[in-house]
Amino acid sequence: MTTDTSPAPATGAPSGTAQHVLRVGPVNPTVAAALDAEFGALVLPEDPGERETFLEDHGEEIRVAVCSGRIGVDTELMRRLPALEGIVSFGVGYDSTDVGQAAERGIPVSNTPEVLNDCVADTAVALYLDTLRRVSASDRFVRSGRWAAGEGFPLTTRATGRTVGILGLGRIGAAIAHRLEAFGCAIHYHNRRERPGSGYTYQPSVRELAEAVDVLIVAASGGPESAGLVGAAELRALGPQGHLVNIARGTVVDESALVAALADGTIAGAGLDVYADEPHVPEALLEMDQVVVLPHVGSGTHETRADMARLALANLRQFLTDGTLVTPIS
Ligand code: 8YV
Repeated sequence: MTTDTSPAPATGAPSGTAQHVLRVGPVNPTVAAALDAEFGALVLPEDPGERETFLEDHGEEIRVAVCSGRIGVDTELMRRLPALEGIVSFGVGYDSTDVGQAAERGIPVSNTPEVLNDCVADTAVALYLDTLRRVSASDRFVRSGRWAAGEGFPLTTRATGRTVGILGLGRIGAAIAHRLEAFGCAIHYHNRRERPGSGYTYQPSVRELAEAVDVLIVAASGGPESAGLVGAAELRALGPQGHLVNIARGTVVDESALVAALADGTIAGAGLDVYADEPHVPEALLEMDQVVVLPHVGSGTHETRADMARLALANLRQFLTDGTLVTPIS
């Protein structure tokens, strides 16, 4: 951050920081409390009219924006913040922020990598097991009284020893693969770059990956480059015994193609934590017993969210102290 010459803030926050930090959208409660108490941060109103007035009054004084992977600093908002010098985002994914414009304007962006790898990977394994062994569906079956009435639950699919494809063998993808090794699974993957040292089988395209595996797990970053990587052709390649798990971003999968593929038996089932237009889940998916739907809770444990909050605030404090970030996105 460059030298601050603006008037001292009215609050007790350190000079040169208050009134220059903007909270964009809801953030983790620990982060929100610190933004308020420590930095006297302003909050971007959600109501469009109020937001417009706010930006007219304060847009030019904002130096740092704090946002989340869900609601970031998008193209229009970034344009309205001409003095913006840094963006601190809560979450590993930053596809909600216009990182292209940030790069052009020399605005560094931080995220919260590594600390959530384990919990997101655990969620992927939970969906893997639930989708194949139909844990949630069995639970519904018992609660509905059908077991007590004498009915038996249908047989499911073995989860041990399957061939599993990881789309995106990054930090989270590798943590998922590592866990599935313990289930005796053979791991194939597709990535922008081959990882020769991984010990897993590289597939040169998403379609070939889908064709080679029983279960396709999406762990690729969101954003324009990965949009629709899994479409109708890839789902056909996965086949009628195949299952899809997505813990990454809804945009990586063509959601209409997925709904169609599940409806007509092109694939057998799916386990989803993410959707194209959250929190909206396509109505058709809610009717399907072969689909597990989670409300984007991959990193949602007390421990991991506390670690993410610590890292996001460490980025903010360091940026306001010396203009550098602890975990810049690249
Ligand atoms: C967070 C996530 O829930 O880190 C990410 O990219 O998707 C989740 O861990 C989300 O970013 C919080 O806004």
